[in-house]
Amino acid sequence: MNRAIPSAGENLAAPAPSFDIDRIRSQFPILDQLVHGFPLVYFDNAATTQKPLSVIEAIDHYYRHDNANVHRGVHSLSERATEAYEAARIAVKEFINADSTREIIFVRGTTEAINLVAQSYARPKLGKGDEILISQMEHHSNIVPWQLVCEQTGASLKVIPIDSKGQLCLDQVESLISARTRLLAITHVSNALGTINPVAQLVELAHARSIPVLLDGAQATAHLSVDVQALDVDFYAFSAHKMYGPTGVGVLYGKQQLLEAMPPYQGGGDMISMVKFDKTLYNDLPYKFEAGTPNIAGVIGFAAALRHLDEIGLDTIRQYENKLLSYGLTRAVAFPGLRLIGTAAHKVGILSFVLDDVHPHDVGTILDRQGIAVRTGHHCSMPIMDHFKVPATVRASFAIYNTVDEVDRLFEALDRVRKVFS
Ligand code: C6P
Repeated sequence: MNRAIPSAGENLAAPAPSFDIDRIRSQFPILDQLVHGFPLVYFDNAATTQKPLSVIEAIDHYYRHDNANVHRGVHSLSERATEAYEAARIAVKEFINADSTREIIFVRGTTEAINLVAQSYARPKLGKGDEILISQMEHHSNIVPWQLVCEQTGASLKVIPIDSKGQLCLDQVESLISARTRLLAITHVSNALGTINPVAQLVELAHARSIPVLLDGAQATAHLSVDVQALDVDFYAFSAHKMYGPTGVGVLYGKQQLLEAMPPYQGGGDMISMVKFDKTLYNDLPYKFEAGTPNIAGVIGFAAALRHLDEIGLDTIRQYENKLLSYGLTRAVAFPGLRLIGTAAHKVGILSFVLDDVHPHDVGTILDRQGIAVRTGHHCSMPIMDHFKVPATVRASFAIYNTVDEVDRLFEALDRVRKVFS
């Protein structure tokens, strides 16, 4: 077993003085509770993050004062709801530095965003012999939509392998690209390993061969600052609930000229400009892709989450989470019988591991009895488990409200697991 301490890959200087962990924790009321008699340690942030008061209050305020449908009424409530909904779109545009709000499509989450691109962008373009290039570290949400579209069109999937650290085998990318590669769809950050992929380099490589790129940003946007124009990425998908926002809301960013050329994904209200039985004209972007009443409260809550992230600042968040990761890695490599799964040079705050002779589900259950929430299982990334020849891992994933003391609690609790099973 390799016992070298993996580096978090970046400068781990102390966080900015403005980072007041007690103040941050006080904004997350859910953290203040006992689970099985122990103070809750919430380390399941890659599955979904907790929500700060500002997000809870924004949703509460909307339902108490402004609840109405958007883009449909001339009455004051509908105008207020529409204004708040569209202000959220501007906030998202600024958060990822998109060129225009037309490029920001509100969807249910990353999963729906990728399915939208698979069905609306890829399906009409693909034929027998065409290829979609993905990687071995994808979440099922960035595998299955492509398998579906391959079945529908006769295209096939090609897969970039990963190495023993859980990093992409970059030297194989070029040989996997062919004249029939129609899209590169790849994760920005791996949910099961924490690996940060060199996405700028991948976009450049693909674009040099005129191949568009979709990035799955589900695990990136709460930890890294993302600039879609600087990346020059064609599509970028992410979910609000992993960024301290509500569930059921996400974003598909797409370059305007690509979105303009795509047919609607779903038909219904708001995505049309004129409907007759013999012909329907579609609405302009972004509404062409937002059929039906959207998750208005969720979108408004999402805007509050973005303000929260902005107030702390992604650079500060990155520094702080790196500190937790670095400390966690140090404890992990010193822990007897623990094998880290995913030791990439560049990682976000995710510790994925297995313990000798103890099934991850048993580890998760014993941790829960000590008030510690982690995820155990295949993390919707079964090909990664196959690669590392494990059925499942224990995953502790960090967020801005976690502390070094909580990391200590995790390893104390793991000690107990070891004793129970020894
Ligand atoms: N990963 C995890 O515990 P949705 O469910 O649509 O918001 O996000 C899907 C998704 C897509 N890509 C990546 C890289 C992800 O991590 C996820 C969600 C959660 O790891 C739930 S399975």
